[in-house]
Amino acid sequence: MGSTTEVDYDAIVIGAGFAGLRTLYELRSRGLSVKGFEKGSDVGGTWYWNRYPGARTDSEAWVYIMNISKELNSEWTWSERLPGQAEVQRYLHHIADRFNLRQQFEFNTRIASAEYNSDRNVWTVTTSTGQSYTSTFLITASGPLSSQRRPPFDGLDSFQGKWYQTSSWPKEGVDLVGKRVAVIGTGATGVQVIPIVAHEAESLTVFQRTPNYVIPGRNHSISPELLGEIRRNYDQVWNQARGHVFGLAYSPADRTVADVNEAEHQEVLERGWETGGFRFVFESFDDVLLDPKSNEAMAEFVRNKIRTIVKDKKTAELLSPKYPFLAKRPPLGHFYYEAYNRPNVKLVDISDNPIKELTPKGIRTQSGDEYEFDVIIFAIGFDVATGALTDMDIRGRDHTSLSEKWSKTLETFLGITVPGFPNLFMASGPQSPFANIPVCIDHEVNFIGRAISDLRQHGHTKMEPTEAAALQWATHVEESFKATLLGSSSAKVHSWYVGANVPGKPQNVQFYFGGVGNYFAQIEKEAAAGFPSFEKS
Ligand code: NA7
Repeated sequence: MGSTTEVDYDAIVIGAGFAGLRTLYELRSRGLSVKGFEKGSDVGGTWYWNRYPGARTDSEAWVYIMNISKELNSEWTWSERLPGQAEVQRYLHHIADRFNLRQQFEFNTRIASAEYNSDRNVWTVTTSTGQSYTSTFLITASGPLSSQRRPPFDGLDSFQGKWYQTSSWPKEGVDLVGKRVAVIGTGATGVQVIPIVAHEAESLTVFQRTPNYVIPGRNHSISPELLGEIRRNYDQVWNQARGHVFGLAYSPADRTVADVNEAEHQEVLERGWETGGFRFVFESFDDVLLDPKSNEAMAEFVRNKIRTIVKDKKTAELLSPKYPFLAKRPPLGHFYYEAYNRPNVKLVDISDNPIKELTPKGIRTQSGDEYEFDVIIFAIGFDVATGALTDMDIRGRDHTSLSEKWSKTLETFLGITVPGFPNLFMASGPQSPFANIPVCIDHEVNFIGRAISDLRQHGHTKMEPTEAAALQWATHVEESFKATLLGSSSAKVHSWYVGANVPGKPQNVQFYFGGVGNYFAQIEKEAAAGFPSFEKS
């Protein structure tokens, strides 16, 4: 079995986060020799790097899992509804140790390039220190939200205080007590870090370019009774998440705005707001992404909450988004709006007065106003979906790189494979579902495993999706996005759904918004039919 050319490994996996660990487990259990490479010094991926204060999941613990063993599900004890970074890291460490995955990874090793050799049907992967390894299959598990954007401001090196990025937060040594701190960015990350920093710093100034609709997380500890119930019903919970449009174990609301009167409408939204988390979005009304009236009603409900919570009227207005609800990914907050009632917290609106540069003392905006700080925290987001892949020089059959291939149009088949790149598989790649990621990873990696097994069983050594299949998928991804209210609004608000947060990035829909259930049905159909959209030899 395996390829005819001699290789170091059957498969090389890049990344040791959820996807990398899951992939290594999958391929090893299918009898492949596998080697993993990871830039960080340990497993964890997102949870290794994003250790900023306040980092936690926005998905409930019971669907933020690696569903590979019933014993694992029943022995692991989550302590919180929305577990913090340290707890998720403990979980991933536990998995790495329990399933002996750690020793197959080379840590502190960044992959700089990967090149496919057509004559030999071999991938050669080269590290940043120049060491090369070969394999028949290459699986990237480099993460959709892992390529951090370097602060794009002139004068960064002149700033005499300390600056940090949330996505590469130091393991220790950050002291904010008594400091004048700035946070730039109010996405899901900024929203988590801001209330914590507000408690520690002498003063906190938040620079906001676009406000977000922040939903209360309503985190709580998991009681033994709740844990017992989840453990008893794990299959049901998992199946519910598999069938939910965003991979969460929620039931459909089974109602639209048209089904209720005004009083009932407010009552439903109030109930959702008290329950918190994404349940507010998905268990209130089913038409929020489809009907502008339903969407605006939810948006206005949140704006009213902001007006009620935030005492200063001007600040409340600045915090209130005017664009459609969900046009940007709504963050979950943990006393986020309440933080603006503290006397040491100030909001600076930079929507019409952008940051011009950093100065030795702090931040200067275009209008010439200068703000002085001891510490600046950048929570400015990621080059999503494609970023981690195009950061590496990955070259396929005709030496074209992924970055060149995607310079105009983003094209994958099912978000997992790319024409022109034989035996390359992406776990959680571009154009895969926008959803609770671990649920998606589980099924995508299973698909990858089945594809490789099928190939080998038929005596073939390489597979590559057809251009026609990829084009059809890209069209379907675009159409699914445009069928929602997101299609008309996301680009206007710098949304990373379409890559609009990175200046110069070609604007394409970065994720599949057609729903997790639909997605799984399509990958299942492809696998069950023997992978007919691939050329194999
Ligand atoms: P996001 O959601 O991309 O948020 C980044 C924030 O930084 C957002 O508020 C941006 O404003 C702001 N930003 C970016 N560039 C600038 C500049 N140049 N000046 C001022 N402000 C800027 O990233 P997150 O890390 O918060 O969240 C990413 C996902 O990771 C999250 O949803 C989870 O799934 C995990 P903008 O909105 O673009 O105007």
